[in-house]
Amino acid sequence: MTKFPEGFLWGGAVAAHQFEGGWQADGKGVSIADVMTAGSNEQVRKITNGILPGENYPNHEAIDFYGHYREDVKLFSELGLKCFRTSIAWTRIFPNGDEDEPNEAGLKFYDDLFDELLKYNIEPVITLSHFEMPYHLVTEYGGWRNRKMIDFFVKFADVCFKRYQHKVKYWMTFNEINNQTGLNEWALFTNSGVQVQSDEDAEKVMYQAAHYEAVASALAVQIGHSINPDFQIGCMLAMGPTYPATSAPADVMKAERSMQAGYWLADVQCKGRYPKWLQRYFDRRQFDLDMPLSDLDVLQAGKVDYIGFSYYASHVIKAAEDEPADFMTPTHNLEVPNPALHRSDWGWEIDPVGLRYALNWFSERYDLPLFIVENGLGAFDQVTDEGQIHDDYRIGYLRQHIEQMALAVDVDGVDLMGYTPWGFIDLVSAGTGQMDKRYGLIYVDKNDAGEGTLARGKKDSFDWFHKVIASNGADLS
Ligand code: P53
Repeated sequence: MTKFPEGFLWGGAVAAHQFEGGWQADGKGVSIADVMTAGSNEQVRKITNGILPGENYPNHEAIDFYGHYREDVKLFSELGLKCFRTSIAWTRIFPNGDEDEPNEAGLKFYDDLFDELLKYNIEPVITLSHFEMPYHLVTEYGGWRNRKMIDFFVKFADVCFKRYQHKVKYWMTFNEINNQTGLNEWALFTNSGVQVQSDEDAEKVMYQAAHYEAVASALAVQIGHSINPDFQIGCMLAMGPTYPATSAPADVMKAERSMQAGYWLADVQCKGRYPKWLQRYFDRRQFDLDMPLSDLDVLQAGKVDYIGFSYYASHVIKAAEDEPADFMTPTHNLEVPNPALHRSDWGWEIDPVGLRYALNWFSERYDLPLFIVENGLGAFDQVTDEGQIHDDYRIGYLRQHIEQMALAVDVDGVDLMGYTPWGFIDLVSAGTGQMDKRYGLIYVDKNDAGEGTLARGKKDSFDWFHKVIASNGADLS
């Protein structure tokens, strides 16, 4: 017996810059993803000053979905997908980001893509901004540290909502908007197009940029609803719960602090207000942020309809010996390994029960429908001499997570809309720029050096997931 409601949105997730390629096709502008080189787990991706000769930029071609979308969508329908999550490359619509008029050829591409999906009854689920803002907005305006970004984004959102109002119902504004709260240099760039200078306070820059994004998101929610009241517009958060390393109260408090520091944007986007601790923190630190009262009204009026989130792993944290009473900054955090869990080849701690925990955590706090829009295992795959990929490790990962999802729905009463495994067709890793960190149920013949035919093939997990969808989650065998 299935635990999942009728109409449950089984699907797959990708993002434009990680799979489309066609980085200059039909008038597309340069995005922030286009100036990031290939890296690895050990070697962080470089952010170059524009496009430099001799560098390897894996997103330029990616898996060339741009040139393969008809055959790929056909394959997605064979998989049985009910929905397909992707993003709209902002730079296809506004190549520089500050134009008055959108690029018709870019708009047309997504019209064709959505038509192709709808032909097979696959519901598009669309993220407006997934780590791919126009690079021009970084060089000319400093990215989201600049209030002008709100207008640029809102215009982009407005154009997309109007154009696709009869084709797309499910939207998300910013992908993993809370990634930057960790103050990681890479995350600040991919989320916000922000590069922090050595004489600046990274925290202040982050809070300002994230605030502008939250305001832009809230405005987009209001505009979207006025264009089509049936739109479901969600936020999108990276969820990786933090557990205390021990039962020592200082560790428990530290873990709570870590969750606060990582998820305050959920309060801003779901409740339409800043949490109390953060209001106090802003005052104490005297950041003097540009946050007029009118912004706070916008936040209150633009609350999201649902929470979309990614879930890959959980974290464990320990309090420092001299833990200050009031700091929130995650850079001070002391993460430790979880002895109860195994890690992926990239060191991500695999924790299916943590998904049920996360679903309960969101549900209790925000009482909104939830949508798991990313989950999966990045792994090395071996192609056999017969051209097959026996990825039972990936099937095991997905099965265990779906089992916990079923408990959350059936036992805990969580209102869950759907489940879209990440990178269900192999694509370029966001974190490392690798091709060989594979999440796919569909294999793509291309390696880290950029070699390969780009041919698509079904892994064992393809047939398995097909069965899961066909049985609405009842058959996980
Ligand atoms: P990759 C970090 C932590 C959690 C999710 O990640 C993250 C990241 C960024 O690496 O990103 C999301 O490709 C993101 C996707 C990304 C996916 O997780 O580094 O929304 O764009 O590809 C997996 O293995």
